Amino acid sequence: MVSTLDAAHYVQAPSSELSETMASPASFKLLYFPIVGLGGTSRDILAYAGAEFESIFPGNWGEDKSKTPMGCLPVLFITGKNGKKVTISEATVIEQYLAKQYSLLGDNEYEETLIKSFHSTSYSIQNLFASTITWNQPEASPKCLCYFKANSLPSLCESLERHLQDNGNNGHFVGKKLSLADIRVSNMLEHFAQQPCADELIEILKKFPNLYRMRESVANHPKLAAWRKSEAWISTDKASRAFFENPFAFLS
Ligand SMILES: N[C@@H](CCC(=O)N[C@@H](CS)C(=O)NCC(=O)O)C(=O)O
Repeated sequence: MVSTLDAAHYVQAPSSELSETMASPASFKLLYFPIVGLGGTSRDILAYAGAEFESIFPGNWGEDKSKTPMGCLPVLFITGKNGKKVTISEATVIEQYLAKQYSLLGDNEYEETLIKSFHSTSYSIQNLFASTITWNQPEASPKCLCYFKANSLPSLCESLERHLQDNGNNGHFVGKKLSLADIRVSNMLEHFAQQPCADELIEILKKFPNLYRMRESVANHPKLAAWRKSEAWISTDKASRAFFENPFAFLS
């Protein structure tokens, strides 16, 4: 469904009511481009939770951009059981809100902090990839990719591999259950698998079996496995691969 946007301003109402909306949501609409990208983790969490949600897409982004809170996507529209509506933006904020809502932030303050660290580092490296490879000048991008493959990616994978080992190599970063850390890092891996240079990146990732196992444990979670077999996920996965073949072609 295409969105009809009017979210340049955050909702202004007594914040206690809006907080109640967020604490007791009835349904969600996630506005993002029709690719996986920075919408993937939030869609995964909503699917995992069995929440009532709809993925919506911008109609004419040139016109819609100024009608979002920060001039970019994703944006999450929340309708509360109290009938009020809240709009929130920024991928990490949306993901952490949804993770809290659906008990994906561990069992205590310490686990939550570790989960947020894995969340943060996966977001950073995806940003690094986007800024130095996806959106770089064609003459600079290959050199950046060489550096990324030789340094940034193996270095992060070594750290992640070690933490998975420390946690008992049970397919999860923290404790014995699925968390935002697992979902976010596996989205990072899916993101790399959607790139034109996926084979080269996957060759590096294969050297890290714990990471590979963690990705499998997310993909095989019954709710997530069903979601990833859905037409909604398959179409965004396919569109992501087409998008990253030539991202500049999509700029108008
Ligand atoms: N700070 C934002 C950045 C999000 C972002 O860069 N979104 C991109 C898509 S992945 C976007 O909206 N691009 C269109 C534009 O900037 O006009 C966040 O973390 O959510």
